[in-house]
Amino acid sequence: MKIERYEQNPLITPADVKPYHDGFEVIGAFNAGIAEYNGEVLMLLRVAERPVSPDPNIVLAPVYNVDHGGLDLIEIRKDDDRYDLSDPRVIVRKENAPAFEYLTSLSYLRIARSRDGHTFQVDEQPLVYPSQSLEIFGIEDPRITQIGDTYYIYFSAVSPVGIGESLVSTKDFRNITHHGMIFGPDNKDVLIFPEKIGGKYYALHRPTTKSCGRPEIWLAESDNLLYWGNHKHLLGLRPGNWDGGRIGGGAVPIKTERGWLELYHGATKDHRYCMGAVLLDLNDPSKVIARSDRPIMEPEADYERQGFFGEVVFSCGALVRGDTVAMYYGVSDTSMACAELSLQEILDSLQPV
Ligand code: MAN
Repeated sequence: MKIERYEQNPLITPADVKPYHDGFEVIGAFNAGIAEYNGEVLMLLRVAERPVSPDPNIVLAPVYNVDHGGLDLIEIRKDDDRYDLSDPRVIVRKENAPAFEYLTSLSYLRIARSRDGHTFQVDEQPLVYPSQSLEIFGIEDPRITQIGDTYYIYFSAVSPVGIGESLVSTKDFRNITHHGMIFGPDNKDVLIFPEKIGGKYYALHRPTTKSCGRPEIWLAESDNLLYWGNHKHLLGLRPGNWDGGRIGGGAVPIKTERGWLELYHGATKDHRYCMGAVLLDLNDPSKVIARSDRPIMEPEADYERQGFFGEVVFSCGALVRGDTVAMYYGVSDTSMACAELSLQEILDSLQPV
């Protein structure tokens, strides 16, 4: 498959983003939702900021405080053997493993704007910042679906009671309305289809089941985008394969003559993230027509292989013009990049299921 990575890649790195919090460093500007608004391409970045610890023996965990509207910093000593600090993203209390106790950074959503889709300027202020008790560990990995003149932005809301998917909407990328949590914990990777199908809205979602089952892609319906039901299991893991560890929706589904094309991420058990594709029936998206045997994109460039958490390509949004799919994607949980693929080539590469 022909993949044209942009020459400017990575398009945005942490060095391009000024910390919003005093005494913090930006460690990630990645996994951005994508929209077109007012003649501009917007990347709604997940910006991750980490408090700089004055003492090398202490890790600081940032937690949003709903009462005073600021951040509390929790101190964990690195030699405290109740904790496992081996994954740079999380602080795990061994007795509760693999559940984490804190995250090492706080994420929020901030816009980067571009006229040409290649060079971006980052806004000074966040667009969406934690504001509720379900968001006190941060908000992450937004996707944006435009329906009429409204942009629906949904994201993972992380807190000590779990990770769910919350929804805000905006018409102007200035004023936002918060609609609360639409998929309860644990759930990630929600993708709302851009139009009704047979009179219903549809969404993909990815529950992480505990008692049995695996992190796989589900489909749900709604009349109003707020209340979702008639859940169906849609797409499973392929053990031992590139998508054998976990899968989740990526870009907002693309309407084609052959069906709804969904670009999804698949990871191995050791967290190597690739992008693949699946084709769903135009009139009944619970029917899977075809799927990638092999990834349409895997981590190959240096910036995709190395970073805060390497070997990751993770798309939350794409723009389609004619046959060209400009797939924006986060790399190594650190930066943003973009690559162009041919829509026809992606469709032709899929294997009937
Ligand atoms: C995982 C990773 C992190 C993320 C947490 C909480 O550990 O995806 O980047 O912060 O989950 O969502």
